[in-house]
Amino acid sequence: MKRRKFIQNTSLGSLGVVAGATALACKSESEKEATTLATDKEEKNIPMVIATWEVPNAVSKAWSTLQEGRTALDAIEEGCKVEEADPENQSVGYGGLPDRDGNVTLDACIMNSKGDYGSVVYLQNIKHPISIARKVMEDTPHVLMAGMGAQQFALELGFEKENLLTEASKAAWEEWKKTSEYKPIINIENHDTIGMLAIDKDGNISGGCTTSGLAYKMAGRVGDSPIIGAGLFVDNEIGAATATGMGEEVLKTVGSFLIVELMRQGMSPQAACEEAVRRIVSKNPNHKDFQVGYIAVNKKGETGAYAIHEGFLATVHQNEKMKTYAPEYHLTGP
Ligand code: SD4
Repeated sequence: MKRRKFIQNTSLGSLGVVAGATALACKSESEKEATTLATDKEEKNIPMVIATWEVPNAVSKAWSTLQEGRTALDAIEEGCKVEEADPENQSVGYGGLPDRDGNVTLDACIMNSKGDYGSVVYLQNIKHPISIARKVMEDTPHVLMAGMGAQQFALELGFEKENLLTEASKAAWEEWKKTSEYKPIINIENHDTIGMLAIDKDGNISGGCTTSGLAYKMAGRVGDSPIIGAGLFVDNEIGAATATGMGEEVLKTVGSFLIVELMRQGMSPQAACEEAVRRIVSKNPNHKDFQVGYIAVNKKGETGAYAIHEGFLATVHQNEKMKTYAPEYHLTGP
């Protein structure tokens, strides 16, 4: 459970954690500079990978995939698979916390630079939903497959049926049942979903998002992560964005699409992420009770990250360097 708690900056020394520039707080939205790890020429921003949370293994895998000369789409699939296979990440894939009935149900989507998109929702017993989402995109005339049909499709492709509920996640669920009165929870600490964006050496952008959704959700609940425009959006001319946190709020504001459209209008990725967070905050007097975080990248490889509450992290690999960093928090009030 430790990764699901708010992570303090001080615990991340070896990753080179940096806080966002305090100068941001003094600038107007439109003036805010985009964040980048590049030190000299703009082209060093690309190739790049950025992901939600502290996910160095996933980002490294995506980065090495790009270094092999493979596409941003390949990098996204390879990177997301790392978290899906990791039992320690209890928000994604194998080891994900179950719904309130004890079933691990997975949502994932992927989007390429041509604007194609594939998604699976409420998928059970298949460890790599990101790969099935890619197959939906590439091998079917559809964009979104759900439940048993998605599982059947995965099995036909040769993916194995596996039990994804680990002992640790089962124990956490048993513990939850003791006090929860079977009520689904809204929990600001309860997030580790991976949303990942990448730009390859040709400058093409892809993105992916994969999750087991909110822990102890009602059976059948699907969040923002697999829904185009909410959990993820890519426009190869402009940039891309992805979300983590309380999916219901991301869905209601179509957050990732909003961020890409704000970048289209000239905002930096950072300013666009902040505006999308502000949109949620301004509509929710109870925004103290839940977390939403966004990351974004524009065509130049400039990045942004922002969330309602402190504790959100982004991991970025760019210019041969990887960092996990916390955005500077400010200006989120209605
Ligand atoms: C959801 N957005 O299902 C996901 C949950 C999440 O880290 O991001 N967890 O609502």
